[in-house]
Formats: sequence, C-alpha cells, structure tokens
Amino acid sequence: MANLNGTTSDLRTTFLQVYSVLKSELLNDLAFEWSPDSRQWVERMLDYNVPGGKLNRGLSVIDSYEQLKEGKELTKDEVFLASALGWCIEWLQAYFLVLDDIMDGSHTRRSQPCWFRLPKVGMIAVNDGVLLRNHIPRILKKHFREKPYYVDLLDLFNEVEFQTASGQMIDLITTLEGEKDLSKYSLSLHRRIVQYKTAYYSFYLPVACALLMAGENLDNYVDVKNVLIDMGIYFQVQDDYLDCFGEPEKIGKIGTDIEDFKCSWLVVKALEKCNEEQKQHLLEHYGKANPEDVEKVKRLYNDLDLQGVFKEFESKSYEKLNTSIEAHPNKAVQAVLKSFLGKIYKRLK
Ligand code: DMA
Ligand code: MG
Ligand code: MG
Ligand code: MG
Repeated sequence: MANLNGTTSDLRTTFLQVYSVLKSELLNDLAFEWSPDSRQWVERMLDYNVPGGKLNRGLSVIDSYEQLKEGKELTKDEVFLASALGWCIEWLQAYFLVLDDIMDGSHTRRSQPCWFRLPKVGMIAVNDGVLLRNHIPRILKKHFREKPYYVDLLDLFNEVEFQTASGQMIDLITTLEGEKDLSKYSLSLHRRIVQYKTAYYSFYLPVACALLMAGENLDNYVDVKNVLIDMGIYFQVQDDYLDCFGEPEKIGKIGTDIEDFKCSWLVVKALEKCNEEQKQHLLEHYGKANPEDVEKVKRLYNDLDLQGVFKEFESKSYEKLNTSIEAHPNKAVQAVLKSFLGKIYKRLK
C-alpha cells in the first residue's frame, strides 16, 4: 500500500505518521491559547494513552475500507482519511480506558502504570479523559466537515459513545456494594453488559466508519452490524478469560475482575457449573481485595475446569461466526468480517 510519501511501507508506520499529524494539529488548535506547559501536558498525555495499544480497531478502518474498494489501490488522501477515522476510534478507546482504569481500580495498562497512577496525574486524569473525548469532534471537523457523510459520522460517534457509556454503567452498577448477590449474574446479563460496553465501539464502529467513507448507507448493513456485535461479545469473553488466565506480560494489564465483583463470563460459568457447597465458597470469596480470597476463587475456577469450558466456547463461537459470515451475499463484506475474526481468534493478548 502507498503511504503518505507515495512509497510503499507497512500500514502501521503510515498509520503512526497520521497520529503525529493529528497530534500536532490538536496541539496548535486555535480555539485555545496554548502555553508551553499546557502543550507539554497534552502531548505527554496523548503519547501515554493513545498510540500504545494493539491498534487493531484503528488499523481495521483502513483494512476494511480497502476491502470495500475491492483491491483498488487507495489514494494518499483516502489513506489519510481512513487513518484519521481509525485514530478517532483509538482516541475514543483511550478516553474510555483512562476512566475505566480509575473506576476499576486497575494498576497497569499496556505494560505501564495506568495514567491516573502516575503521581503527577492522579485525578487530573478525569479531565484528561474529557479532553480525549473532545479531541474526536475536533479531528472530524478539521478533516471531514466538507464530506457528504460528515453528519452521519458525527451521529455514529455520538451513538456509539452513548452505548459504550451505558454499557460501562451497567457493568459498574451490577457490582454495587450492599447488593452483593451472585444470583443475578447470568449469561443474559453478561451479554447485555458486554454488547454495550465493548462490541459497538470495538467492532461495529470501525466497519461503520469504513462504510460511511465508501458512501454507503448504514441502514442497509444491519445484518453486518449483528455479526460484528456477536464478534464483539466473543472478544469480551476472551477479555474476561484473560483477566484471570492470561499472562500479565502478554496482555499488558493485571486483572481486577474478581476483586471488583464483576459480572465476568467466568463467574457466570462458575455459577452454572458449581454445586451448592462450591457456590457458598464463591459467595464468600468473590469480590474481595485480599489476594488470598482471589486465590481461592481462582482455585475454584480451576476445579470447575473453566479453561476447558472456555476452549469449547472459543471453537464453537468461531464456527458460528464463520457460518454467519459465509451467509452474507457480498464477498467484500465477507472479507472484512473474516479478517476481523482472524485477528482475534485464539488471541493471547
Ligand atoms: C472495558 O471493559 C470496556 C471499556 C469500554 C473500556 P474492561 O474493564 O473489562 O476492560 P479492561 O479489561 O481492558 O480494563
Ligand atoms: Mg477495566
Ligand atoms: Mg471496566
Ligand atoms: Mg477486562
């Protein structure tokens, strides 16, 4: 693929070049009177929180757009615009993660301390989250204002942000102290939480961005959306699994779901499989910060062979998703969906 200089290089490098462009535009935004201190703060905050992840969501906008164009080589301008949309998703993710880590009491993210854990940052991170969120419409305004699909793009980001924030809300309120009650933790509650908190922004949004850029009407892609939502649910089940069974060095974060009394896929499966005695044990130790309690829950997960249950779920989901993808009439759309699935199947990070 051609990069911005017209030479061939890898997609990731090109994508990162666009990050630098967007960052410097934001750091020179005329709507604010910058001082050296404020500029330095935002630059450091962006570099710490925006580009350090796997970049799957962002890169897949370019990927998807290319596939929708059925192999026609993209112009430099198209590469730039698809990358800018990809970065808007990475910005959205950074915004949600900065705040998610505060709310979940997490310690590490992307193999470094969570932003709010830095002594100089603390609760300034809350406002940094708000800033990250505000950067998105600024990027969109600068680069897409004249496009026929500008309004649809703004509407898409607004809808998806609302869905994600609502998902985060139910993820959090189901854990409320004083109402500790594992009986409400079911697969359907889990599905509802992860559909909203993860699937829309991680899976539907990148493809929807590519479709809008390609001039498509999103109303005609409801079935594609449904497959992507199912893929997103599968992805968050993996996230829940890795929270407990993943290697922190690989996933770049230390799990907190057991301590946080989260309605994780693992606890739902444990409740499904356990006997009365094991259930009492789970009730006693789930949702406690003490490492010994956490260890007891993990031991129970092992006794119940949740790793085996997950393996089974993983291959079943893969088959089901593949079947839904193959049922789709459009080959380009099939290619988009297959490449998504290929990227996440059996992931370890
Ligand atoms: C995170 O769910 C969802 C959003 C919208 C950030 P999570 O807390 O399980 O994510 P992580 O495991 O990355 O903290
Ligand atoms: Mg979290
Ligand atoms: Mg969370
Ligand atoms: Mg998680």
